[in-house]
Amino acid sequence: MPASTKLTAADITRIYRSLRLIRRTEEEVARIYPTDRIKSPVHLSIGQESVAVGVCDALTDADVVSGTYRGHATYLAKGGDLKAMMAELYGKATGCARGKGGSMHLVEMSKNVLGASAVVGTTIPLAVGYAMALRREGKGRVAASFFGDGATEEGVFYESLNFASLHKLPVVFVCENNFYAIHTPISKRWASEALCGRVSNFGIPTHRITDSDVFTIRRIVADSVADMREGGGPVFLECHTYRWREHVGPMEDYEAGYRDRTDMETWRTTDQVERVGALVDASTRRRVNLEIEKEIQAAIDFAEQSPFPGPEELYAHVFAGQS
Ligand SMILES: Cc1ncc(C[n+]2csc(CCOP(=O)(O)OP(=O)(O)O)c2C)c(N)n1
Ligand SMILES: [Mg+2]
Repeated sequence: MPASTKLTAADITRIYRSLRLIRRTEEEVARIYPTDRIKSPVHLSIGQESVAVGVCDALTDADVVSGTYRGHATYLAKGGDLKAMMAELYGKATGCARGKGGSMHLVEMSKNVLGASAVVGTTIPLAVGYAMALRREGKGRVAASFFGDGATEEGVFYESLNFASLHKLPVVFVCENNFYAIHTPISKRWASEALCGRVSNFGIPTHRITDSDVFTIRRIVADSVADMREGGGPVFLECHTYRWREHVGPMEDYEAGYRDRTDMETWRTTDQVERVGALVDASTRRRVNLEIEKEIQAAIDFAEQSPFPGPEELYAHVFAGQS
């Protein structure tokens, strides 16, 4: 995927396909979840897809991404295999982490998707370390680090910003600001909402995207990584977005009392899956939608038919170098 700023119809179709694949995959995950065939907790990013898609579409296959436990979108937007993801959710041996990690620990090194973690903030320094290795490698590759607004409260976030700026490392920091850490809103957590101001104190250029527009996100990342590939340092994006479902699990939670359905309804009016879909001509859109449904069904069948890992797997992959 070349990171050109002038988009063709094929580019827009590719971006729509990615957005729609993530949306429909997670809707199917939510549908299957109550049957207990999916063996791990799921943190859905329905409503938040445009951040992962906008960023990843501006990267090449050789660039690296580091996501979180809310990581289906990052994994799929970077080209992770859907069958291996679905099998991982089912805890099957054919999963991308051989059924040992589940939804929160997706990994696909052939697509440069680093392993994710359930511990908030921990993958930020890993991405920075990777960016350091990439700079030393000298091939112009970059790393993108995705994390939530809650993760910016961890000390390691600031240590990572400082280190990346000091050493001018090629890392795109991407804060998916959905305004909540579980059920706690930013107003009860942050003394000041000037997140970009805090980050720019480290000498890092910042961008605040308040409407989730996939093309804006893509353009900013494309411009930033072009500079990084020539030796430029980090950039920070604060992407406002909204989680439509509950923090963890398949349901909505607007009756829980910590937020209001009207907020989601406002975000729904700028839903990027629909908006970008409307830019694709109707027959192409129908074809893409059909292909996606087939792809998802094939992934579900694959997951259901795959075996669980055998007991010998318990001791495999415990230490580096084990197969
Ligand atoms: C170090 C650590 N502290 C607390 C938790 C419990 N926890 C899990 S998710 C979460 C909220 C994180 O919110 P945010 O970073 O905004 O991401 P979001 O879930 O909104 O995508 C918390 C506090 C954890 N997993 N790790
Ligand atoms: Mg959040």
